[in-house]
Amino acid sequence: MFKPSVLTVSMPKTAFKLLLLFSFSSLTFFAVLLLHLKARNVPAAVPSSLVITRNNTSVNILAAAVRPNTTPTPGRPGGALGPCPDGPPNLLGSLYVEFRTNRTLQDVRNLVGPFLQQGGRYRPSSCVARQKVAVIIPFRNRYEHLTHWLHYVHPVLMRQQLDYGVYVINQDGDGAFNRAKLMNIGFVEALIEYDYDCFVFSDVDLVPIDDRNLYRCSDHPRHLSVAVDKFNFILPYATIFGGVSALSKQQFLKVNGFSNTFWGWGGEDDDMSQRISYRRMFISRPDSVTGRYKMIQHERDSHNDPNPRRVQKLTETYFNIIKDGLSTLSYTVREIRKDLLYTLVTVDWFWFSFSFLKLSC
Ligand code: UDH
Ligand code: NGS
Repeated sequence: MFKPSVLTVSMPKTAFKLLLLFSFSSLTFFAVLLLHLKARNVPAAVPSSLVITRNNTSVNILAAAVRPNTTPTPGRPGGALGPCPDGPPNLLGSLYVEFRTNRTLQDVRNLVGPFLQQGGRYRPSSCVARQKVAVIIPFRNRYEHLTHWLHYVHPVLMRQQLDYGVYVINQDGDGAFNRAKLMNIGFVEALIEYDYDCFVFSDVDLVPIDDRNLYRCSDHPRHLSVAVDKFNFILPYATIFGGVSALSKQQFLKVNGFSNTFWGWGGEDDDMSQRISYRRMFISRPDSVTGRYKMIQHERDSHNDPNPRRVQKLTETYFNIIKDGLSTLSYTVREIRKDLLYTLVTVDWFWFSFSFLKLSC
């Protein structure tokens, strides 16, 4: 008699507890899912003007791009200037490049600093540059490489008579490195600062050894690092788009930027290469003499192991162009620091979007 009565009383209690637990976890799950989707700013389609979450503030990047330039014009005498010649007159051709030195950032500041404005900005003083170029470097913990890059590349860009700025986009923390997302952020942050019309995305360890390789944009997206010493100066495969590449603002918007979902090493540049071809554009390149590069040798960085899903992800590019890219970019700017040689933008992103995406990518 006693036993059954215990059972009849205790069974509903357990069931009730289970029901409560289930409801609570469902609610939590949906709340987290909602927050996650909000953080990723999931769109229905690529909008005609892109709104990006930045420091919890929405920024319309197309509007930002037409904001008047508040940066003072470097060394520009009064009076109207003519356009710079199509072929810059002071190029040297093949260059000598050496990384085995004790070069410091201060050495580089002393050498090229007098010609620059804060933030690594430059404009020719004798003519109006043909393009306004933002050079974007995805970055974490590679100051030695950055010193060499700045030492060699600033003088090249000056001789090429560009109106340019150097943006080092620094991933904060020690999560999995995301090169492509950093480049998307560089695009947005540079446009917020100035009305750039061309974007050159460059690894920090790649230095051109011929200054006729113009850091400019052309009718089609351009792959600049075609002949790298580590590949014996041979293009490793026809569709490669990694290393150093240039896209105009319109070209970059047309492909919705890079994917944000390639965590760790590999594949993000191939994904961009596919976006370009799916949007009916081609990859243009300099010839294999002009397009020569020297790479600073290094070991693999920590937290940048090859992404095991990279090959599978490349089969999904076509379906992801609209739903993964500039239109879903979400990040927080931790600091913007102006060095004489470059603008350092330190960024991170929400831990929950990070872990969710890692699970799905
Ligand atoms: N990058 C950083 N910090 C990192 C990882 C990558 O700044 O921790 C940036 C940097 O601009 C770099 C670029 O992302 O040039 C590409 O990363 P990577 O240089 O690691 O890629 P790469 O393909 O080399 O050049 C892969 C590792 C090769 C190891 C060879 C060991 N002998
Ligand atoms: C391919 C990678 C690219 C990379 C290229 C060159 O295999 O992301 O090698 O890499 N694609 C995939 O893994 C799918 S390199 O030798 O320069 O490190 O850019």
